[in-house]
Amino acid sequence: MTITQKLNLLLEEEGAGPLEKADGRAVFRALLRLTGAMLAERPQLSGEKKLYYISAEFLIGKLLSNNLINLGIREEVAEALEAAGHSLSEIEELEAEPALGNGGLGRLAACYLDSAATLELPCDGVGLCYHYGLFRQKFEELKQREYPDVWRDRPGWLTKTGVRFPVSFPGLTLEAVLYELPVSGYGGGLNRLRLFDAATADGSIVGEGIDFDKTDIARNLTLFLYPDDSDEAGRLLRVYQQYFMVSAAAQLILKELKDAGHPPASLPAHAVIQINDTHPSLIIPELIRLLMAEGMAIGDAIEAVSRTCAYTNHTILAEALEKWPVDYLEKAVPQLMPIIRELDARAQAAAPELAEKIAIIDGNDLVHMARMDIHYGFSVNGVAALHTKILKETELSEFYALYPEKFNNKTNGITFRRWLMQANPRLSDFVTSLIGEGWKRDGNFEKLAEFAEDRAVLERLLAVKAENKRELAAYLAEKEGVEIDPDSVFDIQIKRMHQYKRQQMNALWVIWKYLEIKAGRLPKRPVTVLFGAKAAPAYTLAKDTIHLILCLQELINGDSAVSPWLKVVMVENYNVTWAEKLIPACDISEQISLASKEASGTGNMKFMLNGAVTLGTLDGANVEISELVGEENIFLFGKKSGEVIDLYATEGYRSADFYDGDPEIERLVDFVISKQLIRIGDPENLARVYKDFVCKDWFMTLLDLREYIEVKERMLASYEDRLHWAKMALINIAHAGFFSSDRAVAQYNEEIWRLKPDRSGR
Ligand code: 26Q
Repeated sequence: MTITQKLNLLLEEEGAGPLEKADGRAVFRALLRLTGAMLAERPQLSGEKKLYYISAEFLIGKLLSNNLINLGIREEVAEALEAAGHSLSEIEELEAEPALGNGGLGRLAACYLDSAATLELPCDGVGLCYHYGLFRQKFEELKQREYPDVWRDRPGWLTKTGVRFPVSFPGLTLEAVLYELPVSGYGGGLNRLRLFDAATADGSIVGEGIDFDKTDIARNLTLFLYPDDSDEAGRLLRVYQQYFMVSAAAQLILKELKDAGHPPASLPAHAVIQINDTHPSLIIPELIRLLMAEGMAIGDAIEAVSRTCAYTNHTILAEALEKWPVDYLEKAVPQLMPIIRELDARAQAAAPELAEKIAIIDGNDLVHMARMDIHYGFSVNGVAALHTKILKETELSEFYALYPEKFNNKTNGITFRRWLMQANPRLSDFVTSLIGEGWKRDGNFEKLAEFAEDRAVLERLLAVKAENKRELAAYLAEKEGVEIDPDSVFDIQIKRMHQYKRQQMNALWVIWKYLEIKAGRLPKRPVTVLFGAKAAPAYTLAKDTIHLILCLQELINGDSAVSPWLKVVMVENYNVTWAEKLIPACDISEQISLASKEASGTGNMKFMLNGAVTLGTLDGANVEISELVGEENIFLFGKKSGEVIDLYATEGYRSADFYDGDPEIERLVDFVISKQLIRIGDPENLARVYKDFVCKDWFMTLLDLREYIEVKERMLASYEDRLHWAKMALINIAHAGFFSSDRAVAQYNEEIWRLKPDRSGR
């Protein structure tokens, strides 16, 4: 049967067919059923040992195209729809994006699930089935407002399993209900994303925006990802969420062990648990508790769990390293405290001279989650070479001295199926026409470098980019009502809003360019600066920076003398779907974090893969990108990580020195509270941004600002040598192969998980 015939059959069954007559929604539902049935035919991957990738976030994005690609039927479906007067991209618009993550760490988990399935490794993701996930962002009066993001009541792949586990808190036992999403690999087998919901969770308690009663645990527990933790009730709720997730996960893992006929003590032989940052770290004491309940002695239980758990660190920002007050844990999870105390006592006894530095429970009665992971996991990995080096030498040096064998690096990766094949079919097809299809499996683009001097190839590469830019411009015009010039340079910064990522530095560049244009110094070519970012609801300065950018957008786009030369666009509700539209159209990839602060970054890899050129600091994986492409194919600026770390150690940075000592910097910073902006925006918010620049600037924006402006000017000038630019873009793509998540997952497997690919039934 052809795809058209199959779809017709499904549509007729619903009384919605045939394909030419059916409305988009019916077509989407038919595609869901078609792919669902095809996925169900795939063998579930299994083996002696299985990986549980446990994470509070899985930023999976929409799944329709991804599943069609992995099933190998995307072209066929697109053609069938086209022939019947539909378009796949319009149908895709109807799918809700599950926003079950914040950013990098959650998207990484999703890429790794895709790669594990592709490599035929038995691996399930385990997490929470949030009703609303991360909030939906709206801009009102040029400010971010948060709303619940309803996704589960729209048709999708999520199914209920009937599996339930009790999770007990003092005076309250909740039921964890297991949901599942199929995880298809490219050609490979099938794994699952397994998400727990609280049976009693109840969205009707949400009032204004995303406000709800934080103490009503039974009803609020799985509504939102990272609810506001600016007060004690919010922080306690996080602990409840974390324990709910890990207790259900631990019960699931032990049940599968038992169902396979294995005794509890054999856990390390049959399961490996990758702990994605510290949010799931309580799984260590919880598993120990459950193994003891099965009759194991505490020492044996600790040993078994330690040989099962591995920990990935994604940050060195002190404020993001989770530490819970003992009394919170006593309140929420008292059953774990005796175990945590025992773990702490044993760790301290093993290295008494270091006690203060390595204690799980410190002198202030704070429980350090990462320390528990390092003592009682068998592997500790950072996510880029520089990040792992900093962990070993600085942040976790005492631990590295204690356990050198545990530390390893796994530079992050991204799946090329989603981030090239799906997001950028034009470039994907062009690359394939040059080097064949092999890259879809082996991630190898090296052969592209042979075309670096081939004028015809370079011109076609530019044409592909130009088409993508036109497509984005048309989309923005239609959806957001903003007109941008497809011939302008597209300069894009999309990532969570955070001071260390320094969107505020880009905003100062925008001010600089605006003032240049006002003074009659016009650029050679117009520039469009695109931003996309959500700020944590309680992160005041991040929200203020969004406000600043939206004010600049208003000022600049509304100034008819400036807007032909400069435009600012901040897209609303930035998410995976937006990223898929923005990245293929990008010329300049902004990766401008303060060196040493961005663990890796993965957006940097997605942009490179899509033929953008990086403007960046030597931070995270930018370091590896620059080594791969060579310094002539990347635009670097700013202080190096060593210098920055020294500045922190010696308290040697004072932003006021830069503000007072450089009239140009003073002029740009002052503009934040200028009459023009105050007239548009809220003086209170803008004043906070201004004051932070002058008095604090913890992430040293002003330190790197001058060089940033200089290098960005140089980059814009070099854009005018179009063939040379195309060559840089081509070299970037040619060396992107290293950043395939297939490579990353294969390394995790060889060095940490040691699973055998499942070849059963084939
Ligand atoms: C911690 C304590 C209290 C409340 C919230 C948190 C919290 C929440 C989310 C801490 C961290 C996160 C998310 C971190 C994250 O996404 N990190 C990113 O991980 C990517 C994948 O490894 C890296 O590429 C990025 O560099 C890193 O920032």
